[in-house]
Amino acid sequence: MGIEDCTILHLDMDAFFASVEVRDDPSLQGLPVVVGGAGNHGVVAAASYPARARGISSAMPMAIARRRAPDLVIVPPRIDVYREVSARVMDLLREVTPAIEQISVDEAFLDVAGARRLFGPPDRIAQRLRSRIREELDLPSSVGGSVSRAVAKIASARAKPDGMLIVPAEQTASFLAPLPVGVISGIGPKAQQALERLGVRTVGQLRDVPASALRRAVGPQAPMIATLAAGEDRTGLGTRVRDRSVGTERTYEHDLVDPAEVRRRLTVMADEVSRSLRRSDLAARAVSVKLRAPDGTTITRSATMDQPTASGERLREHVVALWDREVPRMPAVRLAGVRAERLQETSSHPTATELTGRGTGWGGLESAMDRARDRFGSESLTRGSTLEPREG
Ligand code: DCP
Ligand code: MG
Repeated sequence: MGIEDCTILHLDMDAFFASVEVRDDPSLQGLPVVVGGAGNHGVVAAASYPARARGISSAMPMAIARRRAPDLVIVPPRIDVYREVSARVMDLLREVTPAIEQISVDEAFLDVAGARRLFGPPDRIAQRLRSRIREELDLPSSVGGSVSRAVAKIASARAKPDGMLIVPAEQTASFLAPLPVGVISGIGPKAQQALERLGVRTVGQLRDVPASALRRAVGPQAPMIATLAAGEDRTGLGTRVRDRSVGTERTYEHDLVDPAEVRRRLTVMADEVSRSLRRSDLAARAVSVKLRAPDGTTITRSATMDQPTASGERLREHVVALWDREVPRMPAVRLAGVRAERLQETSSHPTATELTGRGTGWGGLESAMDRARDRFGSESLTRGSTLEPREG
């Protein structure tokens, strides 16, 4: 027991979009910088830490952000640049171990158990990752480490900005005890209110809630949450994949009012998600679409697929079907997201070729396109009608 066993690391870039902008224009260093649309209906996508110190956070209307910081610097987003930086971050992580699971544009889990012989204990590996990202990309990142993925993620959030926090197994319960229950990813605003009514605000207090009451407050996740609160969760990478998901979401600088535009953005996100799945050797049995209106109304709809898949083609089909048939129309869309759910590992499944694509051809083709995109950038290849599926 000790730091040696904390092989699950969670790395998350700090104020990702904003940090890239500050890097590329050093005169912005130390200023309240946000990335987002400057117009009347603009929204904050990312806020630098100096901006956060003024009470500015992501998804906040730009008008409010301006009021909080009259000297606010608003930078329009450069999504292609962030995507490129994201790919380079993930490449740096893969230099340490292939056991990585990217869960959004700027964060990933790693299991460094196998990398210890080469690179030393997990805390040294975490520092190495952070300094590589600093040296190669000139960007700040934070890393959390633990014996469990849930605790590693909570730790990286506590380490921010530009920090590292490794929580040994025997210290997990005391580390979690004073934190608000909301740090646990299975506890959303509704469950938080229900727990509040029981007088429960911290993870430590959660431990004293009887199982039946906990179940009423937080639903079927109760046993998992109780184990976590007790500091006994050991869920790492590659286990219980079905409980996990891989997704991406975007807050738009201008509300999207054209349904065709929303549809197009959803298909692009479906492609991004399918690519993350393939990179982590995962396939999804379900996919969901999330949309938020300017007034905060949020709608989520999901579809189950007959076969697990990591194919962009398949995910796009289902996402478009959800948008066309299931999602009630909202006059304007401020945030859109796509998430792959009910995951399983392709490598551990007997019909891996079926899982990675449509039939055998698409899997190979899409993986080849991934590799080409990694080397030449996302614009280098688009699927043309002349490009036929072939044996991969
Ligand atoms: N993002 C977005 N809309 C959201 C959430 C995120 O456009 N609703 C974008 C902007 C963020 C990036 O994704 O920079 C990464 O999201 P994070 O949640 O990791 O937030 P940050 O990296 O900005 O900050 P932190 O330092 O808290 O990780
Ligand atoms: Mg981040």
